Amino acid sequence: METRIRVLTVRPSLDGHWRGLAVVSTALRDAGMEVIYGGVALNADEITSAAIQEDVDVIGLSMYGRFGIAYKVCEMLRDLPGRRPLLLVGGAVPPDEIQPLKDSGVDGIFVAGSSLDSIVAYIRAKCRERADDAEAS
Ligand code: B12
Repeated sequence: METRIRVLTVRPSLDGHWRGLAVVSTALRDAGMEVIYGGVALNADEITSAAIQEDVDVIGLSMYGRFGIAYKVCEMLRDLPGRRPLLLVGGAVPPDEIQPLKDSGVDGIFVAGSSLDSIVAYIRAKCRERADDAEAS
């Protein structure tokens, strides 16, 4: 039996934009993934520690500003020994923030209007790719 993909979903900020993460977390769960809902107002340390403790395949951040935390998480993940989880950012990401986030290590960015199917498909494809690479090495 294939193991379920484990995803930690978090909204680092305390602003009122909760709908995006609720919709995405539900879609991932409905697609058969194990969703660990980390809640709101977590800092980079808390996000990284939760990801390690829960041994997740994916960290999903829902962000509507204050992108500093995403850069900090990238930095902390870079220092991890061994396999690092895939890092996704969704929400209101301004166009000029997309490339710098990717250059820092964010794997996928999903802005307003992204289809839930495309998010599920992206996660499945990337996790399959990583599992194949791990098997081959
Ligand atoms: C509804 C709304 C609100 C609601 C919140 C609804 C809720 N409960 O979530 C309320 C009225 C509370 C609100 C408040 C504010 N809002 Co508002 N809001 C919106 C609006 C119109 C729609 C957001 C929404 O719910 N969309 C539906 C959900 C499903 O879509 P989504 O959030 O984009 O999520 C999708 C993707 O982003 C992605 N995604 C999201 N999270 C994640 C996580 C992962 C892991 C992944 C993979 C993908 C993913 O997938 C989802 C599906 O496609 C947007 C504009 C817009 N059209 O996007 C502005 C918008 C987000 N708001 C904005 C602003 C500025 C504010 C306020 C600061 C306004 C103010 N001056 O008061 C306040 C925040 C104050 C506060 N303290 O909270 C800005 C953000 C600008 C920015 N930071 O770049 C926007 C973009 C409007 C704009 N054009 O200026 N808002």
